[in-house]
Amino acid sequence: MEKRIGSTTVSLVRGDITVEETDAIVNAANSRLAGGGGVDGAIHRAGGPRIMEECRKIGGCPTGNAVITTGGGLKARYVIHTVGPVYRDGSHGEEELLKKAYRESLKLAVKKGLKTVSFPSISTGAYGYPVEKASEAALSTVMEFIKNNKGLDLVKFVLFSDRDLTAYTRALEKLTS
Ligand code: AR6
Repeated sequence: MEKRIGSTTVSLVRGDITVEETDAIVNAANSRLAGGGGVDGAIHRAGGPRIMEECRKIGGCPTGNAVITTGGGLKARYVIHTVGPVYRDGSHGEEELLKKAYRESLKLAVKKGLKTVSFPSISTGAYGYPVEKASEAALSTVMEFIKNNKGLDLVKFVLFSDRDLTAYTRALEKLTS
């Protein structure tokens, strides 16, 4: 599914983010930038050790913030590492932190002059954020950002399962209807 908002396309696809050719891909990292499982593990495996070398130099990233490294051996030139919240029960600032993670990633992309960026579904794996709620927070944040900031041609969500793609598709339909 694709929607055009101003001069930016928002695209939802099912796939593996490690093979994306956008200027940057976003990693769902942890605050130590220490690597891990899920999409984080997949990105470091596919991109090689240079990404971790830079992560070590940066040292860490608080929840809701974002940092940028090389894309190493990936087709994407950069990896933007952001840290989403661990979902507890929704009353611990999870939504605001998740929105901030998306916003800070987009800000970094624009600051670097990047035109195209791909996101995974941050926080909805190991961190347990329900995907129906997370998809609305993610897409509403992206839409608000691109209404207020020029420069991005494409914001793509690369979802790993049909269930995730369905949730994001429903959320985008709801937000644009
Ligand atoms: N491409 C796209 N999406 C993927 C891929 C892939 N190759 N692999 C997994 N996903 P998670 P989190 C999806 O757990 O919840 C790590 O250990 C996955 O199906 O990767 O933010 C970090 O180091 C799910 O929908 O991230 C942190 O400690 C989504 O990516 C912690 O997990 C996010 O799941 C972060 O947890």
